[in-house]
Amino acid sequence: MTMTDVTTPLTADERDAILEAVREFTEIELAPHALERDEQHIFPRESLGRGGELGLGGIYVREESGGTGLSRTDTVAIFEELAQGDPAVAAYISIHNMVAWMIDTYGSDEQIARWMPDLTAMAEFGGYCLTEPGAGSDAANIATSAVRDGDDYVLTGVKQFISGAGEAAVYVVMARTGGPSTGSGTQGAARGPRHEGISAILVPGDAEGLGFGALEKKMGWHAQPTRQVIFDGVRVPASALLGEEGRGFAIAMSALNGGRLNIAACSLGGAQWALDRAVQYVHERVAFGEPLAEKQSILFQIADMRTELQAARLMVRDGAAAVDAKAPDATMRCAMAKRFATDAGFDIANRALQLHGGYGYLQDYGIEKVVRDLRVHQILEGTNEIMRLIVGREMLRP
Ligand code: FAD
Ligand code: 2MC
Repeated sequence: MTMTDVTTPLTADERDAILEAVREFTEIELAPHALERDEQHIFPRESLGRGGELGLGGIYVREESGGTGLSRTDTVAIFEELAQGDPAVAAYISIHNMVAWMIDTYGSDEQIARWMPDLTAMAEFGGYCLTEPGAGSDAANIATSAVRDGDDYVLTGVKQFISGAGEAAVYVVMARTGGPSTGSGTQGAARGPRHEGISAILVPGDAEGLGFGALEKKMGWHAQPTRQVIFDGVRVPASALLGEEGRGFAIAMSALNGGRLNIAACSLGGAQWALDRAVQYVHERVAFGEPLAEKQSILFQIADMRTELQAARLMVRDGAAAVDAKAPDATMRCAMAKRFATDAGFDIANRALQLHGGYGYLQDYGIEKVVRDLRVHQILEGTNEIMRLIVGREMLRP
């Protein structure tokens, strides 16, 4: 590793200026519309486009590819800000960034020239297709195939739970170009060559044979669509291969390190917003002759929420610093941060709801939406059980 491999975080002044611009974007484009987008399931293409003008389409994509070229340390601070306005939209921006980063990092000059201008501008969107009906946590078990036929690959299979499906212009699809798709993975003993047969392939959203399932009806994340992506003999040229054949699993996993941090940062933002509402509410709400804030048990709760949020924030910063420094234990530190911050974020938002009493359960207050949105962060981008698996395996490695 040379020093030029390391992206240097911004100075405090530069960072303050960027975060101020992101805060303004959040206050204008996200927060005022969050409840309506949630209720009516609106994917905000226009607001996202304005985010693209601000540089949010390729936050940690290199500047020479049209990105903003920021460090992961600065990136997580940005996602925390965005999520204060709407965790569901912020989380989609994270997935979009993950796709943009993959194309920038592993793509050919031709792929970069074709996709990056529209992706970084968020004039077009990206989708990340790893999960399948039969392969979620055990991601190396995917069965979607990409069979070489002359100068093309032909893709067949189904991807499950794909964020942005139907809206995206390009999907990074992890598909099997070789190797078996059966057998158990993880925990050391039974790890085989399954992942070596997986490749990453770029599939345009308008490819012939590409289809989408119905919109999933979800508990939260209503402002972004989730659908199956169905490949029925989708033919793409061999030049659509991203990186080397057989390296798709490692490519997918390397992108998830950053994705997990960003999702964790979205949990921080949602939790901070809910905590701020709770602090305000306990001052206003009178019970038994005094504001709730006067009761020591309430004061202790607020103190614990703030303390746990700060601990989670430090964990996320640590994971980001590890990725910035290309530290050998970066994957483990990202997994620890994702597990800790998404659990803490959900718990803090849920406690903020409780402090609002019955009003917390009403849509108008916005707290129940944040609780619903943050719940899924404990499940996706690797469940929190899989985060424990990653950490435990690393700790017990012989
Ligand atoms: P399973 O893997 O079947 O897990 C079921 C339960 O078993 C979980 O509690 C899990 O933690 C536990 N478990 C599994 N293995 C172990 C083990 N070894 N030890 C202990 N416990 C274990 N995927 C994409 O590729 N792209 C997307 O854009 C995307 N977006 C999503 C959006 C939403 C709203 C949702 C809900 C999911 C999305 N996903 C996406 C999929 C997501 O990553 C998976 O749901 C997740 O990885 C878990 O897989 P699964 O649902 O198949 O659960
Ligand atoms: N970064 C870089 N490389 C990684 C990596 C990481 N984080 N994790 C694994 N790899 C490499 C690893 O080094 C190995 O490469 P090589 O062949 O060069 O040695 C290869 O990938 C295989 O790794 P494992 O042997 O650890 O694979 P295994 O099958 O045992 O399981 C596990 C790995 C469980 C960690 C993985 O399957 C996993 O992360 N599962 C969760 C799936 C997931 O996170 N899905 C999220 C979908 S996206 C989403 O939800 C969205 C909302 C977008």
